[in-house]
Amino acid sequence: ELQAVIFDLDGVVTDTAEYHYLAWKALGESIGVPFTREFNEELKGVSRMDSLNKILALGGKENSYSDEEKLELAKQKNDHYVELIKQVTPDDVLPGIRELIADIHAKGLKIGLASVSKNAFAVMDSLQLRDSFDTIVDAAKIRNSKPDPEIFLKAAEQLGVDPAACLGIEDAAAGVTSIKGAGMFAVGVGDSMTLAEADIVYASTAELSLDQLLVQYQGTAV
Ligand code: G16
Ligand code: MG
Repeated sequence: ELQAVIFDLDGVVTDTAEYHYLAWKALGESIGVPFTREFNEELKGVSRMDSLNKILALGGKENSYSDEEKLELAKQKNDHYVELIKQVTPDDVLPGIRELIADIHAKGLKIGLASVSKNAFAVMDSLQLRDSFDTIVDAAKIRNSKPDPEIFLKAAEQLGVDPAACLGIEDAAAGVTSIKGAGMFAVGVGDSMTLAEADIVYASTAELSLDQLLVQYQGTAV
């Protein structure tokens, strides 16, 4: 029996994935490492320093900066991102998400947030969604970024629910890997090729319906 639904933030609850992309793209260009949206898929759900390291590796620059300089580059990206998310308002919750949250509450299920973003609490406040969640994992207390299962396991633990009774929703390949590694049912939102590891993929959040998700989840339960 399903007991909890655990959401990713960026790209599922709201479209801050686009702001992460814009901020990393600007940083990449400033150091001579331009990249495509396709490459950006590899940064989704990945922590700030891991993302920077992937960009440096793409440009063959993994040994070009000291640790201190890398921290400065990461800070530049984050300062830009923090500037961009100042425009987030409650109107920026993605289509279908408020209805889904309301249905989850109505069914008496628990609801959690598993974002590796250190800006997650600020974004949730801007969306005025913080009180709608039973738990939000603090990214500062997570050792391993997605694709490691740690963050989804932590969300289940904070909710006091068995991971097998949880359903996770993600827009990133690394996030889907994290959900599956945690032993949960994985719902992908986005491209079905990119998110092939998910148990089911929807093209957009507007297509998410709790009744349908329950049917899908029960279909795999033994
Ligand atoms: C998010 C984004 C990633 C970002 C990471 C860290 O993860 O998807 O692109 O690099 O958070 O964010 P910050 O630099 O704000 O700490 P999630 O888990 O919400 O998809
Ligand atoms: Mg995401």
